[in-house]
Amino acid sequence: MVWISRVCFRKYGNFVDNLRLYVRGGSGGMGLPRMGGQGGNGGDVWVVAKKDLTLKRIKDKYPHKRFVAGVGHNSSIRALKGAKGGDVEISAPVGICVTADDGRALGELNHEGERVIVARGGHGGTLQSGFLPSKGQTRHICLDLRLIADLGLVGFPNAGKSSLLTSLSHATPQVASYPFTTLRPEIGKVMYEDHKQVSVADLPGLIEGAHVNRGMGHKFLKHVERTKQLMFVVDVCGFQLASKTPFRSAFEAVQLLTKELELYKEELLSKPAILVVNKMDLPEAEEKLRELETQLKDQEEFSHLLPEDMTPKSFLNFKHTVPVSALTGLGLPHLKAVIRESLQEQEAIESERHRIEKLQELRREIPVVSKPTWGQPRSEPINWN
Ligand SMILES: Nc1nc2c(ncn2[C@@H]2O[C@H](COP(=O)(O)OP(=O)(O)OP(=O)(O)O)[C@@H](O)[C@H]2O)c(=O)[nH]1
Ligand SMILES: [Mg+2]
Repeated sequence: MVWISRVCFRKYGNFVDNLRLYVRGGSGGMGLPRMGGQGGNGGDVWVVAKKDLTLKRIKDKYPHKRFVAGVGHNSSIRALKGAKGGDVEISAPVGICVTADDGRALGELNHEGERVIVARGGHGGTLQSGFLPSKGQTRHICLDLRLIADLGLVGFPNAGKSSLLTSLSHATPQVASYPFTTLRPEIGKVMYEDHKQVSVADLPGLIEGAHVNRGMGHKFLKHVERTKQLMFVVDVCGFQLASKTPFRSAFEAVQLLTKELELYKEELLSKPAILVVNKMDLPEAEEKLRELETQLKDQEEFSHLLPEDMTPKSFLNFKHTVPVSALTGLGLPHLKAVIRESLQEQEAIESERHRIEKLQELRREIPVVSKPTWGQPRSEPINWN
């Protein structure tokens, strides 16, 4: 039996995936010239990752969006060294990139409990500063959420991404027979018998020109940046956005999606990718699938089907191509197994890569001190081979 559950973002209000905040470190406390006393430092402002939080909740809870840390205590006869001002902690969801207004990255919070300092408190007054304190750091920061999921669904509108997630997770996201049904990213969780969970991010459909802000999918492309793998979903019978836009076959859809990702961020294409060919219950689906498979075997040869500026620089080689019907459930158990296998393979490759890197680091770092027969000890690298 396969256990399934689903978590998703709150259904109400708009999905918020970035938030700008004003932060200020506390000013330092005054020194005490008479006694040489040192004022306390101002408090710092931190952003700390917490589970089960949304940016929307932070926005609602702190409508002023201002966070100011406590002022350092003045030095006094009773306490010559003034106490530090209180720190302020801003709780934020896991998966946040924190950037300064000038675009400089201040840090990333990828695990619960990770923290980054965003505004330092000022120094307390000391002899060197003439006992005068300094002000705390003041800036605007941006909390930018990028979903963290094992798989990110990539496809044109109406391809059946949400339907697929529904079938994989027995839940009920918005599904409709018109494009742009999904308006914000959602995460579904597929649970296996042994309680292993795989998270899948359902994203709004991309359209041609998404990388130059056409449609709305582009806004969400950043969310595939942190998924481990990509899952392309195409309608086996092809797709047409509107009567005025060209019809695109499943093969063309694959290439156009590849091109959109390439134009947005080429590195995305280095992620392992699975191709799901959906709607296999439709008439002529088998025929169309065979055609697609033939085209995928020699993508170069069939690239003439696409306008030149829409041909990707290099073609994606899918680790698996899985025909399914989200509607009838055809092929879904196989897809589940493929997802699991693909993630496990990637894990194994990554841990091997990590092991090799560590080994190479060690080789570089550890010198061998060989015993000299005379003279000074000689230091030379170990010859491991
Ligand atoms: N015949 C058939 N129809 C399907 C299948 N999967 C999805 N559909 C239909 O296709 C339409 C679009 O499905 P969605 O799941 O909303 O598509 P989507 O890719 O999430 O679309 P956007 O959210 O707009 O990007 C709906 O009418 C679904 O019922 C399938 O396997 N077979
Ligand atoms: Mg959808």
